[in-house]
Amino acid sequence: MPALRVDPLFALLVADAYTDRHIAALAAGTAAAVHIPGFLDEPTCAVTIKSTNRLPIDDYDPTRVPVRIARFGPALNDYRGSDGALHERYWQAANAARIAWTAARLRPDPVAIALARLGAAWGSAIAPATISGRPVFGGTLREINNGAFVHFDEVVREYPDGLFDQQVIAQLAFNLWIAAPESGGETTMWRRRWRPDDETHRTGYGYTPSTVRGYQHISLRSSAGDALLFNSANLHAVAPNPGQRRVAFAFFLGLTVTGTLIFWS
Ligand SMILES: O=C(O)CCC(=O)C(=O)O
Repeated sequence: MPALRVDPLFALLVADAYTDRHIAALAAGTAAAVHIPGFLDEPTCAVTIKSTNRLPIDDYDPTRVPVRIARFGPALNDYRGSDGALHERYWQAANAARIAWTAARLRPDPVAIALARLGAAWGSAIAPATISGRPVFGGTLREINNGAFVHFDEVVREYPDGLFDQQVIAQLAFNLWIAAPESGGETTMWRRRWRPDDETHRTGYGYTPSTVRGYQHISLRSSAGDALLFNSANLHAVAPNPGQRRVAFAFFLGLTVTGTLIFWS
């Protein structure tokens, strides 16, 4: 049998802190993911999970996300109108989320901590993406207990006419867990990007498992406090976790043509 050919660069990097090299490698496709165990310490996770009770938790649109994922904060890809443009309702939801976030007074603020550390690693502050000068919301809280379909996230495909004032050339997904299960709930990332013929295997917001069968992949289960950064153009999925909660703050980072990083959800 011929040896299975693998890309040695599609590797999971485990580090103490993010660096500019990690971000560049993920954007270039020369690393699969960067995992930082203990990005937040246990006391911070314990305080934060309690404080999240003060946030209004909602579901995704069930016609788009049929397997329930609870979340706080609007995601841009949930507000694409039938004309392909961002629905005006998004701005009300973004405003309401900002007000609720301020009112919930999360101290420490895990999203602010993550943005500050990633910005320090990159060498410049990370600003929210803007649309006609209006900043979008970034920093959703998601509870994924029943898994997530194989899917990819690429704002430049979701909004091909362009959405942001900034031009994005690579998109990374950042997740920071504040509660995590001891079994199940693995994140899997495949060395495989979307192809047009994948549309024949579409199921809801994602694709059937056959789309990625046989492709090189990495899989890991994160613990509370861990952070994970990966290129969200690679197909990825989440395994269900019976029993315990799996709660994470999440946002996307975009590397722009001017070399700055922006964020959104
Ligand atoms: O929860 C995870 O492990 C990954 C979530 C996800 O699909 C994403 O960040 O795009």
